Amino acid sequence: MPAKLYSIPGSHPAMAGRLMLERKGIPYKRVDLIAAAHKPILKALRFSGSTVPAIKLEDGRKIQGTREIARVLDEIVPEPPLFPADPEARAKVEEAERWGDEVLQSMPRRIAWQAIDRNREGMAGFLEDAKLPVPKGLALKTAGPIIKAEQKINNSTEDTVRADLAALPGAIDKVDAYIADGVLNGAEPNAADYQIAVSTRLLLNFEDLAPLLEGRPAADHARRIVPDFPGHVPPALPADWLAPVVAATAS
Ligand SMILES: N[C@@H](CCC(=O)N[C@@H](CS)C(=O)NCC(=O)O)C(=O)O
Repeated sequence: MPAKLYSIPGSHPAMAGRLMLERKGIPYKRVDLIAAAHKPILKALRFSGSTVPAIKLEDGRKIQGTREIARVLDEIVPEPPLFPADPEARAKVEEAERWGDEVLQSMPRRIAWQAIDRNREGMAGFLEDAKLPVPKGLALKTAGPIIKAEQKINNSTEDTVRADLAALPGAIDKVDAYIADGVLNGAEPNAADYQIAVSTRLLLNFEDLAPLLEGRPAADHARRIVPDFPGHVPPALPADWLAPVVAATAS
């Protein structure tokens, strides 16, 4: 039995899980779950946590969380490595990976649940390559309560998303700095490349936010590491929320 990767449509950490499995050449079957409903389903499948990516390995071991996944995959399939062998270089990659997980990752997630609520066309894009247990039309028609549930799960509110949009220009500067320092975008992708690029690649799918990244090293890096990320969200967020992003784009 190949490994099983549990995902939800549009999940950027699940995309990191997927890309790391592919990098290691580990065969897997992707199982798409419906957002919010995925939490009790993962519990029923006896995963200890409620987040995707969640992977059941060929040997039955269950792993969850992009950082744990990177380490376990390196342990079971050492080549090509997801972390540098040199301890100092590894520490830098781990620091970038931690920031990518603990700080950057939740920004596009919180923003996405507000944007999709305001423009449902955006939701359809994320379902493009999904294999859901219900017809896509039905999933879209019944998306309202799922969006509200996900906003609650992720603390996606007007206030948190305004704060994310204010912090986003600084976050993209930080990604560019990691690239300039050689922590990201080396010849061989590392765990931090996957962790960070899935977030920046998801941001590129938002018409409201792509201009902040376009033409910058962070955008080239995102497209190199994550060539395809289904989804396109037309303009959705209120102009006053976007003011810090627009100001940073113009400067
Ligand atoms: N930071 C963790 C968690 C990922 C995460 O929060 N995934 C979201 C979907 S994008 C999720 O499953 N949320 C459900 C929950 O928070 O219970 C990781 O990198 O694996």
